[in-house]
Amino acid sequence: MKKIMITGALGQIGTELVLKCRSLYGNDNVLATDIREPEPASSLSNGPFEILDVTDRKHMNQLVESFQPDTLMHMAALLSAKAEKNPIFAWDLNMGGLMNALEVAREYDLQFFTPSSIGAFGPSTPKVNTPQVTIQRPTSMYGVNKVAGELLCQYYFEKFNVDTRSVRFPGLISHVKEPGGGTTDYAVDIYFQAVRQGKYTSYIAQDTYMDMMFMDDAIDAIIQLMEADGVKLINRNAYNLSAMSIEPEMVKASIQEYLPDFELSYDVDPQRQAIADSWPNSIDVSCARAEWGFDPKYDLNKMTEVMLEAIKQK
Ligand code: AKB
Repeated sequence: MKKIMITGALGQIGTELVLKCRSLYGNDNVLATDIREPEPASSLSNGPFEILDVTDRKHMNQLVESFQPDTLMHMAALLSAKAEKNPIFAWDLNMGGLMNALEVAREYDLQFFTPSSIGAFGPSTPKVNTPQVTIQRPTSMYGVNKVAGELLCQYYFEKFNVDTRSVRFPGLISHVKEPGGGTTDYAVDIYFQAVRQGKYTSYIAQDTYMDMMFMDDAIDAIIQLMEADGVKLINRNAYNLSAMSIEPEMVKASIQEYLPDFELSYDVDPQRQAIADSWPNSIDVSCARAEWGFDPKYDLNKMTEVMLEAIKQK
């Protein structure tokens, strides 16, 4: 039985990860932590919760001492667009939080997960079918954090034998929790606005391809990777993951299958567009498939159907 502590539990991934882990390992075996309190009627109230600022190492230690987890999933981080607006704060939070989490994992011998991102690639990376091992010279602060984070995790594995595992997530699409501060967020907003307003203005330009994945597949991938046989994990920090390479017009066409009057217009945000342009169009996920059986279930149309239905129900 796993006992898991999760940081950033109120974030886009954290919210659904906590619920999935609780359903698999028992509510009391998953400690959710975040820098702020959950809403009073939050879905996370079915298990333990503690306030934690991940830059506070002493408090992180205290929580591990008292909860005694065997696994730490470190999700707290600033996303790409927000990080670009406040790069020094992003460095302090993303790298300071990660160092604290890795040190705690080393000290208490915890299995460790933290997500990397397609943001770890840059303009000099091959853009199509980006290989698992390739040039990583990102031009955003978020990307710099992600590359440094991948290297740090690998260092802790090789030097201190910490069982670190990670994936390079693409844009993640969910109807449960809206993201905040990412470059790929348009692909979530478009569904909410399609249902609420019947139209959407995209800050990402037409023909900008980026990798995406439905949240259910992302959560399943984390669980599958953490339960995989460590001996087989050659590229453990971090695996390329994706389920689709899409651009705004493709999402529009998919939404129009269900909402024929849906309209899409553009008002491009230069800062987020520049980040998107520096990322791959599509990445190669063959190592994740071969080494631990990554197998996403949702393509664009299946995801659109579920997204629109779930948002209508809200
Ligand atoms: C972002 O857009 O910053 C994230 C990511 C791809 O890491 N969704």
